[in-house]
Amino acid sequence: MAMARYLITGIAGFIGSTLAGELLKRGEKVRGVDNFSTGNKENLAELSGEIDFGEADLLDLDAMKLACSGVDYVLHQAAIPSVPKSVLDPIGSNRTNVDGTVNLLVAARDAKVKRVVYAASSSAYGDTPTLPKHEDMTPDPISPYAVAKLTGEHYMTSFYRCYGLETVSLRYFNIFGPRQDPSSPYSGVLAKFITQMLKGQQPTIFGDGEQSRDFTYVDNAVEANLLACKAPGEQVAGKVFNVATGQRVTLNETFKLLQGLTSYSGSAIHGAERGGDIKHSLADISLAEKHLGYKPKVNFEEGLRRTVGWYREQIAGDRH
Ligand code: UD2
Repeated sequence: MAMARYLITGIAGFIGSTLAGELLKRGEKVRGVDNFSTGNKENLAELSGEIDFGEADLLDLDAMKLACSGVDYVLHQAAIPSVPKSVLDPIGSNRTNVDGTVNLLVAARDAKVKRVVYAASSSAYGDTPTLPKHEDMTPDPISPYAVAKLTGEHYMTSFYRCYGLETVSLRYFNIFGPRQDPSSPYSGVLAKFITQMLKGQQPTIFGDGEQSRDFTYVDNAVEANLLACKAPGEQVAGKVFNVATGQRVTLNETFKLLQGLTSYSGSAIHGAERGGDIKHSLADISLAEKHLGYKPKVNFEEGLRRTVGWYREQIAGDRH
């Protein structure tokens, strides 16, 4: 195995591959694992640089030990990232998102890595009425996915407290951008809507469309991960930080913006509200600003423009 300073789990996924690309650009040595359950080989092929890749499952402890050996930082992005999928299959969600995370932590502890940074989820907050959500609010997860992701955070903190393994949990707020998979019924809403609208297909809004999200462009999440690796341990180890833009938009407003960007002139279908869904989501990002030096670099509208541009190219490429 080649030497590496960073291990990315879920490296063939949307966020994992974007992280890998940025690290390679910075001249870092990157290793990655993926089981291709939701990741995509094309995302790896697009990386312009050498990565040390292994096809492996988080549940394979020996493979995780091998993957962690010699690395300084583990960026744990691998997950089954879907609220509705977890409502259908809570056992599968728990297995990957909880058991897989514990396995990885044991491997990271034994390999004596410097730090593990974890892709936590804003879903931990649930439907608590207070906005914006800040990290010292009591979590109130609704879906099995939210419970699993929150459990992962608790394991992170536990491994810091019990074994001194430095961990940082980043509560991602609806990350979107190029390479997010649009093709599954469980795909993130922006990936789905953008591709549907570019193809002239009618998107479906679940519920009245007045639900709101703090949609966060992927480059901001990448930046937060890199900052989380280097921030002083006494300020961040064992802790949880929101990663978002601190702005929220409703789905109806988003649909209108996308009509402008995609030239889709049709309407949206309104379907039933989705089980396990949260109504409003907005982050207070001051803790990440203070301790990680995090500031969102790309705002929602700019992120949306870049993302639509990317999918447009993909779709044009598919036609040729
Ligand atoms: C949750 C987390 C997010 C991340 C993600 C992983 C919250 C607030 N956010 O995202 O941080 O962990 O899970 O998947 O818990 N929708 C439609 N039509 C569609 C698809 C979705 O109307 O075709 C709606 C959906 O009902 C929801 C909103 O769009 O109200 C966003 O859904 P999503 O699946 O993109 O993300 P969400 O909020 O469950």
